[in-house]
Amino acid sequence: MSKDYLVYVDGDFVPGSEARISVFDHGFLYGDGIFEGIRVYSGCIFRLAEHLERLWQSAKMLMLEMPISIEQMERAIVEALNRNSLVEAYIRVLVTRGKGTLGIDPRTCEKCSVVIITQPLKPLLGEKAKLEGVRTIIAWVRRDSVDATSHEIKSMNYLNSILAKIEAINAGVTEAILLDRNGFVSEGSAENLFIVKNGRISTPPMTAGILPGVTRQTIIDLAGDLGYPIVERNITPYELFSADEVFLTGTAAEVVPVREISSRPIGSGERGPVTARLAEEFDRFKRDPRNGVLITEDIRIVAGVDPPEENQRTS
Ligand code: PXG
Repeated sequence: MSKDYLVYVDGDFVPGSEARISVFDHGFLYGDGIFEGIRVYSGCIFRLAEHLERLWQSAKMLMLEMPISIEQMERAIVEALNRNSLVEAYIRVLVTRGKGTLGIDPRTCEKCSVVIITQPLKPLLGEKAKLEGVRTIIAWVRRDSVDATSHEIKSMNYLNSILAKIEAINAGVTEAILLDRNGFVSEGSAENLFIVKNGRISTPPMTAGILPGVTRQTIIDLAGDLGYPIVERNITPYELFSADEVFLTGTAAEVVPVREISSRPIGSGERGPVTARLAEEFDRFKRDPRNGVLITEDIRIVAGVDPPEENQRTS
């Protein structure tokens, strides 16, 4: 049996097996809530500030009143990791609308609930996938548009992605790629997407209903630093099939090559050179303590760095 890690629920730390949220919570009743998936590498919470910024933006869109401040959230996350002695981990932060009545009116919910789950990481698509690539399909279901339950909001409503994932599973492949309502490429069920053609990198824009991925932004920045031309623009399915390389990015997936889309091999069918270079650079970047928040003073000393001012814990 796996270890019963402590989970933070509204200020208390309880064993995961005993952590409880009410069945009257609108997060459960209606998917009325938001979340973040964050990773910890060598005791450093990768891009924590960016994840919390996105969480607060999601809350603003849904008019959820955050019951704790960003600083309190940061301290609770660090404490959860320390209590569970985790230095390589996956963090799931959830904020639900809270307990209310049967009926969608959010005014019946008194107070938002906050849950923080921390666990050792199991790679989302597998370690092998990062080297050999994954087989995918283009799903029949379209990404929700920006004026609907857009994935710009990282909400608890993941049915759009789940329908696509079910389709991928039934087709015997690992992942589904969704198109937007105009037929342009959007993203994977839980990853952003990039294509490479003749050394030029492109990725769908926010208008394609994508989640503004933290890994996506990191890859855009790294590609720029490495001197690759990179643009955010609409991509057609034809461009996807005829790309030299296609890869997916996400917190849990990291950088994963796509070797097949709807039965068509992509490029050579193996991880391409640009994908390999970016994956290598990402692996270096994610372990650099300057790119996150260190969880203990000890680790800060071991790492021999002074993190930038804004990343220091206020304890
Ligand atoms: N698009 C969607 C729709 C996502 O849900 C990403 C892109 C990648 O974003 P980041 O910020 O992680 O680079 C996501 C990621 C997981 C997990 O376990 C991640 C997501 C959803 C469910 C599980 O990593 N979102």
